[in-house]
Amino acid sequence: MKVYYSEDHRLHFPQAELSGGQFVTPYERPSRVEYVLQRLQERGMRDIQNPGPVDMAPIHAITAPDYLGFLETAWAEWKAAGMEGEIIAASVPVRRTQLARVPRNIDGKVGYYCLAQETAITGGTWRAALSSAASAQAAFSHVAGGARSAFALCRPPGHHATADMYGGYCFLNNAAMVAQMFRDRGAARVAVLDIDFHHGNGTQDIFFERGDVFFASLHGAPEDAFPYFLGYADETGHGAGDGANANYPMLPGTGYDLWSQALDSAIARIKAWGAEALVVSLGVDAFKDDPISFFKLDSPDFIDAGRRIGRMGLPTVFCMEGGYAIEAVGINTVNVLEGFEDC
Ligand code: SP5
Ligand code: ZN
Repeated sequence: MKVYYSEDHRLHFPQAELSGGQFVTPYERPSRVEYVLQRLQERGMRDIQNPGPVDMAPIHAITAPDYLGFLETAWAEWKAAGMEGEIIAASVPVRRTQLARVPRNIDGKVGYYCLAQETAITGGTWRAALSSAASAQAAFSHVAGGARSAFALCRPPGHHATADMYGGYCFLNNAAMVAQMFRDRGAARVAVLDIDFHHGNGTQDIFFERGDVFFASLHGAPEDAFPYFLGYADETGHGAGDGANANYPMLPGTGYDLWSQALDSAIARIKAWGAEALVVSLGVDAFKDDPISFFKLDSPDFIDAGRRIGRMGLPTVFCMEGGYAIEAVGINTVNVLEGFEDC
């Protein structure tokens, strides 16, 4: 399988993540990519390329222009305002506050566009996020050109980003962008299958009222797990999107028996719905040793999951999402890809 990734991911590496009331080194760090690259090499998947320059049009297709403007200039505005540290949202809009008016002050703007305060923005974040999108675009082009599959080793990840909010380590929603690219290239029905431990709130939100993109997510139950405020089973889509959203929230301690049943159910739903192309939000934080998650998948389970996804027989773009058990991230990610290839 062809792999796309950009070294520019390194431009995003904040010093700090707000976790448990402390600033810690972010779980989402550059070495994650190195472990995946190393494992790809070890397993003979050496067809690894850098993407071409990013195309802004597919990003605009799923992202609000004011939010893109914010991401592009946030660092300069933050510095111009005399802020000393990395960009961390302090004041955020919550219940009974104004959501239609964007503050002029950068501190207010940051809060306005933020959905989770653990995620910091630095001077390199915008370019890193664009490079991540460029990898997803290159993977899409490869599959649109007739290949069965491609893997975009995206960093930063994307599935928590909505059309106008960042958080959960995500800034631009790569998976949603690729789904839209499939649509624009003529696929009538496209599915996004999100196997990251966390609910893909951003992807769900982008397509919730649309009947042309099916979204299915397997994740830690929102009562217990980030992003907490979305991901319940009764979120099934709205309006034209009614019936095109499927959530599989699962409880702490969930192992592969139950998880794979949810996967089979999601796959059956996607097939019955008639998807012509598939985007996989490939997080491997369902792994038993993940430091911020609570499922119990073991490394071989990821091979089996890959096989089940491969048997769907759809043109497939994989976009890297989460996975924080750093040294196992490579093994688990490549296991999914290998399972997919030999299904
Ligand atoms: C892409 C992705 O996987 N994003 C996940 C973002 C999760 N961020 C908040 C996690 C909060 C969990 N805190 C656990 C502390 C463990 N010591
Ligand atoms: Zn995750």
